[in-house]
Amino acid sequence: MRHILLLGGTTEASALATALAARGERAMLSYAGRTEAPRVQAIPTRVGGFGGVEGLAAYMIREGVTHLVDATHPFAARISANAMAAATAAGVPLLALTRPEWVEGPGDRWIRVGNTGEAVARLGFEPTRVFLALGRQTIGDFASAPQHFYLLRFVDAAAPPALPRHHLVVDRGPFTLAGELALLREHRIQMVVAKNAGGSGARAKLDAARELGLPVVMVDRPFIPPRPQVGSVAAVLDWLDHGVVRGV
Ligand code: 3Y8
Ligand code: NAP
Repeated sequence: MRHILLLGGTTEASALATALAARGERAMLSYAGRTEAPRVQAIPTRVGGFGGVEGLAAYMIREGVTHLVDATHPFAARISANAMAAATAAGVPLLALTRPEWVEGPGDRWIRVGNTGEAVARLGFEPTRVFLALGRQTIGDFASAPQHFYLLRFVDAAAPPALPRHHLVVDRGPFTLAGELALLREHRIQMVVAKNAGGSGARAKLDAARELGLPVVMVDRPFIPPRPQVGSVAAVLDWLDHGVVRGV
């Protein structure tokens, strides 16, 4: 019987987990443990790092994993690199389940940057009111620009960040257009900073920014080396059943 290891942490990973459970597949969804109460899944889950490439390869051999699906977030570049190396080392076939980047559309006012460090520079010097929709891990980059007001949104309550003027919202997605419009208006936001995550779970803030005519500093995805990848749960199931990769 095959045994699928699913590296999770995205809406797509959760949808795949539900589909695998419905088929009675033997599968395990893996979380890093970044949040206090990760979503309950339809398949068993494990929480915590593996201990690098070697740890992940050893885990797959020990557990008899037959298929590795990387459905992690496009900014989770390290686990994706580790997954490729560990799959090769352990002789386990790998497939990535990804989602297309968001693209700028009519009415959008995007300022594309390569990383959060560049994003800080694009905020300008004049104090402005910024929705920093990047989560918690990269907030430190903005300590060098304390003159701005930052609206922050974390999944879990955390110690106040070293940003003198901020308001912290504790909420997890997926988010709605109505909710994002209300949030931007309530805090008189003048600019949004976002990662090009893609998918539906976090895109409402972009639609709200467009509707309000706000500029969006959009952080491009980190480079992830080429690997077999698909863009839907159905294509992952095809791969499991027929070894076919119907690319993105
Ligand atoms: C721990 C698992 C599901 C998956 C839901 C998706 C949608 C909601 C939108 C904003 C942007 C952000 C953040 C975000 C979204 C989905 C998806 C997505 C962005 C959970 C989850 C885990 C994490 C980790 C967390 C990061 C943070 C990033 C918040 C669960 C809820 C900003 C990314 O406090 C921390 O350390 C948080 C860390 C990595 C980025 C950061 O740098 O802070 N996600 N998010 C996963 C693990 O432990 O392995 O708790 O249920 C998953 C989801 N977050 O099944 O419904 O598919 O993308 N997650 C970004 O895109 O910019 C919020 O606020 O507008
Ligand atoms: P990362 O920087 O790519 O990975 C750093 C280390 O965290 C990895 O080397 C691994 O530790 C561990 N790790 C990461 N994802 C894991 C997983 N699913 N299962 C087990 N260990 C994992 O990771 P990240 O960007 O912090 O993302 C962590 C998690 O949050 C992932 O599940 C990702 O899908 C989710 N997420 C991230 C973002 C984001 O913006 N980065 C957004 C939404 C969701 P070891 O080396 O010890 O194995």
